[in-house]
Amino acid sequence: MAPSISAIRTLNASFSPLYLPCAVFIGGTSGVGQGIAEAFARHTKGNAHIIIIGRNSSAAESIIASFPQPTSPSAKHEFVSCDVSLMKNVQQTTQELLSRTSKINFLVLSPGMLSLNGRDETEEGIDKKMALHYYARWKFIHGLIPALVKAKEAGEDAKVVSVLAAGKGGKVDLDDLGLKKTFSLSAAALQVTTYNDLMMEEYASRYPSLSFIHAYPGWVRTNIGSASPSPIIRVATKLATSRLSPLSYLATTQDDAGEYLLNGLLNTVSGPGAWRIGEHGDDIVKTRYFGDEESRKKLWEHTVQATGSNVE
Ligand SMILES: *[C@@H]1O[C@H](CO)[C@@H](O)[C@H](O)[C@H]1NC(C)=O
Ligand SMILES: CC(=O)N[C@H]1CO[C@H](CO)[C@@H](O)[C@@H]1O
Repeated sequence: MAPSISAIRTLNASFSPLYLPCAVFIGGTSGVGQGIAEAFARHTKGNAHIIIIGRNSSAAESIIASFPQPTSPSAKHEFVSCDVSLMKNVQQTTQELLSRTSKINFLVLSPGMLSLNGRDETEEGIDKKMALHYYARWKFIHGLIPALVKAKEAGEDAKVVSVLAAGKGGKVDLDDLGLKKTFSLSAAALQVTTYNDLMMEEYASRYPSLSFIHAYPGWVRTNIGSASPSPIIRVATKLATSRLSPLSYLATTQDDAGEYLLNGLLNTVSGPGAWRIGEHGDDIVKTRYFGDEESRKKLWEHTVQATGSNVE
């Protein structure tokens, strides 16, 4: 049975690090990313360096304005604008982040979109949804590793979480990584989910002192549907999330999802390595796991090339 949300909130409140934590939320201007950022701000009482990355500056401003006022003079809450669907923007924003902070304790990646369209390539030749759900996340981690290592070396937390769909994936097609030939919405959803597992495992093997987590947020009532480019999804979202809809009672609120995932990040993830956590922040170990060593290596090589990254 899932722990009650009040038990989770109490557990969360026990988080009081001896240092001023730095947390970066990529895609933190809406949805679950926003939920986790707000929970983090509440539980640190605003005494943290919080950086939100996204496209919507007015959303970011109002989220930041709602954070508790910190008492620590070194606390800071800021927004950096970035359209993360392009790898060149990710590259630039990574440099920007490294100039604003030398260490990162928590890196939370949740950029996303809902779409019913087919393959929709960016000018860089990557499907836009796959860019948000996988490639940009990989590239942010890659660029921000030095700041995570620095936090760990100081004896502090250093954890990365990608919020997508741990435990809901499928088998990867090694002959078509990036789905240039065989794209379909379901193939993209299933395979990109497994890409996230493989990404976290490979990073964990390369940086064994850090924690890399793939999380499933559950079915959350957020505005991701109403912000979708697809009119069908916008209408369906309106119907499903209307307070009159019987379905709306099934969905977790963005706030509760944020609390559960923050709890998973702070409490379930008790050490370094690759982790998978479920909608109540619980350890789901290898439930519905489709990875293997060969896929992990091949995906890594494909991604280095597709994101235009340099790896020694
Ligand atoms: C930006 O966020 C605000 C506040 O959440 C919202 O009303 C607005 O629709 C968003 N704009 C875009 C372009 O998504
Ligand atoms: C910092 C914070 O949000 N603490 C809350 C943790 O949960 C307990 C129980 O719900 C609340 O009373 C605290 O305010």
